[in-house]
Amino acid sequence: MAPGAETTFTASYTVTQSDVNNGKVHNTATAKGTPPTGDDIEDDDEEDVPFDSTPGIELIKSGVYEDADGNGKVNPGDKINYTFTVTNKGNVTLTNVTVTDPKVTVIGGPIASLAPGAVDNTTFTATYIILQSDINAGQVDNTARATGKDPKGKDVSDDDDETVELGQIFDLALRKTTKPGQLTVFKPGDKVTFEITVFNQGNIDATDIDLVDYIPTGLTLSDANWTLSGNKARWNGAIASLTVGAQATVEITFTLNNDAIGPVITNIAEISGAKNKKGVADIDSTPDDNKDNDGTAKNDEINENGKKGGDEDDHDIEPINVCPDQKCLTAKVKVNRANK
Ligand SMILES: [Ca+2]
Ligand SMILES: [Ca+2]
Ligand SMILES: [Ca+2]
Ligand SMILES: [Ca+2]
Repeated sequence: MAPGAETTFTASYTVTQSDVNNGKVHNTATAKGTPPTGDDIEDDDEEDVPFDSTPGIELIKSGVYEDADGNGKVNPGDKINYTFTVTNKGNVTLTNVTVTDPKVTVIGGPIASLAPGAVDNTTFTATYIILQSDINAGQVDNTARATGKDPKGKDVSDDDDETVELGQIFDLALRKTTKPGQLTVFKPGDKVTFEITVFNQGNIDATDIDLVDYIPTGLTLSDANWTLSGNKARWNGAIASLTVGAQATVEITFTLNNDAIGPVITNIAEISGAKNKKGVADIDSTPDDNKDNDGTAKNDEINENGKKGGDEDDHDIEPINVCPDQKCLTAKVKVNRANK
């Protein structure tokens, strides 16, 4: 090589992940030559090739509702099972990757090392137990955070929120019975008292429950807590609030008319109106003041679905035995006199 001459050598090096993690490739080259006389001569040169370090992490949280008690509806004690998918979106390895969530205890991890592009959807899981307040809200919403450390020891994190909708079921039912401790057979002039019990069978609270009673021929309303409206009686009050699983009972009293004809008189009551915060319709019945749209009435049944052709559960019949003829009346009178 002549004095002043110049030549170029080339070399290539395949970058490793560890180089990227280090942020650079550093190496030293040595040029060496043999002069006409004397020892070999040489020269070194160092070179740093830097890389952009772009740490990145992505979290995707997903929740799936589980009907833990298998009763077909959302209730307290049912679960949401969460999975957490963590992806290294950057170009450097992340270490000590964790997932935290303020609402649940996250099981699993930390992941010791997560390479660029690597996806982990099995390490972290969590289970949330549903509360009544969640069902009232109609959803469970919360945010989890994945955090890892980049090669410089700096935290890299990503948040993801997840909303799991909870099915709200509004379901009231009504059962009408004859109040215990009364006659087994009634006659004109007797009073008869019925009990109307309303059940909250849904998973959200009910408010403003109104009741109507359809007065049959032979009975006259004798109850100041109810107001006569044609051949119906409307309860003066309203059940202000009926919580999930609760029941409330209201009484109504009639007097048997002189024209009360036996052997049986059947009286019907129905829920004429009800509300809930979400404005959800009753799942299997329709509150109103029409006794002719409630399916085939079955005494005391509160579990059929009126919207699928069954007996609507928000109304109920109650028959009472009434003296069918003069013979019965006479017998009754004799019994009463004998007792005196
Ligand atoms: Ca359930
Ligand atoms: Ca119902
Ligand atoms: Ca009706
Ligand atoms: Ca009944």
